[in-house]
Amino acid sequence: MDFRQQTVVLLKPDTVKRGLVGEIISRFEKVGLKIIAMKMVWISPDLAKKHYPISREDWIESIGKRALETYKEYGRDPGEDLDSLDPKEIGKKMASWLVDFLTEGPLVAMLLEGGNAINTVRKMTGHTFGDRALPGTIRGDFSDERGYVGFVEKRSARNLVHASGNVEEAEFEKKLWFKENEIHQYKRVEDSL
Ligand code: IDP
Ligand code: MG
Repeated sequence: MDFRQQTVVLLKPDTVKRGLVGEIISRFEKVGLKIIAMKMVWISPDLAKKHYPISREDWIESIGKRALETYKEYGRDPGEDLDSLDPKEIGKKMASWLVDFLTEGPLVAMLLEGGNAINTVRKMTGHTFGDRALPGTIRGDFSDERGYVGFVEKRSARNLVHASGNVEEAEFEKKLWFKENEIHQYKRVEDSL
């Protein structure tokens, strides 16, 4: 079913530093997504910690588990790069790297609206790691970063964009990032057809 949705997109600090802001926004505009809010902000660690629910132990453990799976997929021994193989310990480290990443420079936060917007944006964004993301996706076209490289260099995977993963995430992130008076309703040309 096709229904209108709103979704939060962050052009992370690596996008800004690489001069890809215009290129990426342009892709969303051309596909028909309506920009209903947009701002450049250099956020505090506090906001970054709210964006990624790092106080939730189940979430910490799940990203740690996923990291171990990533190592399996790449056929690389996690013991080479990680001090501990406990998913919770790994997750804690990843969480602190995520906060460092989101606060290392200004980012651009957008609220996009359109039919099935959440899925459309996830499709356009591609797999978490650049080398696994298909050509034609943002991460696939502008990054070839491998999933474990972040662990070698003690940082998050630099993957250019964040996009809300589902309706609940989108609702939560919309409230976290935007005040009501920063969100604009207007007609794009195709709205009046
Ligand atoms: P997503 O951004 O594709 O939705 P999530 O699982 O929500 O991926 O992870 C949030 C962010 O954490 C990713 O965008 C990436 O920056 C970082 N990240 C996730 N998994 C790994 C990993 O295994 N290694 C390094 N960084 C990771
Ligand atoms: Mg996610």
